[in-house]
Amino acid sequence: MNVAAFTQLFITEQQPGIWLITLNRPKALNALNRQVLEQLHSAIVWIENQPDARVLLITGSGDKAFAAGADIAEMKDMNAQQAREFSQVGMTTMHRIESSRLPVIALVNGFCLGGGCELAMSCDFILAADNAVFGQPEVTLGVPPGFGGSQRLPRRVGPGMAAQLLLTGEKVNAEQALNIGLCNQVYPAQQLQERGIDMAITIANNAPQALYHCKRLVQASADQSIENGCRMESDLFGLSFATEDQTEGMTAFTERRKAQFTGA
Ligand code: DAK
Repeated sequence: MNVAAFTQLFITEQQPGIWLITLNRPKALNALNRQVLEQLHSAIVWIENQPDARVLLITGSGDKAFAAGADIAEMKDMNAQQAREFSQVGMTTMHRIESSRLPVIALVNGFCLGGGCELAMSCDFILAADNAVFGQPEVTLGVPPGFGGSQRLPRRVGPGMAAQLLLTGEKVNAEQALNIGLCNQVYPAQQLQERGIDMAITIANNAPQALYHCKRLVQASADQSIENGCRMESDLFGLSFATEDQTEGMTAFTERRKAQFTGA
């Protein structure tokens, strides 16, 4: 697929290896319709296929929204079968982000509601602008979340706070989101992208395979015993000693120079 084929997204390489996907439906507050979800999926695969790709950032176009949810206009008249299929399209895209070989950071610039919040939570972590507004207001529309929010929100903020947000449908601002651990940092809106790129550069300087192991280990920690998680850590730690980057990282330390990682 050619980059030009992505009509609902912008894809740009901001710095060597640092890719940004910008959802591009600003008039609909970047609401997630089927086409956006499918293009997002393809865009992630496309970026992963760029051999030098190191970190992926996702944000929304315009200054009002990251994404104000799944597209209500598109969903309104669906029957149960169509709704289930639509949910599966969203679930597949969210899972594809979560399982990406790349670290993925959500840059939340404004409304981040419903499917938008589910998208942000499928990223490794969330950086927010000070105008960000988070929430899972699906119950106010007569439905539960459909793109994994009921499962990812408790893992982020704990079951009690997740239940409060899911059952009330109430929104929280950036500061509150920071306090409950939904986002990691809050920046002035004008600085969000720059600060996100800075953090992406810091990450990109580290060894790609070690990053991927960390990502998998953190995700696995939510679903298994500490014994199994630690066993997995031991295995991946051992595996990393078969990489050139481990030799380079430790040699560079002893030679008092900066390591040059290649991913090998
Ligand atoms: N879908 C479609 N269009 C949306 C939208 C959305 N989620 N959110 C906003 N828009 C559109 C508005 O319709 C409006 O379009 P025009 O009328 O100009 O054509 C434009 O974006 C600007 O919105 P507003 O005029 O409303 O802007 P305001 O600043 O006044 O308000 C707002 C901003 C974010 C507070 C408001 O737009 C709002 O409340 N939006 C809806 C937020 C929301 O409820 N989000 C959750 C959506 S539900 C499932 C699958 C998926 C899901 C659930 C189940 N299954 C298959 C089981 C997921 C559900 C959701 O995500």
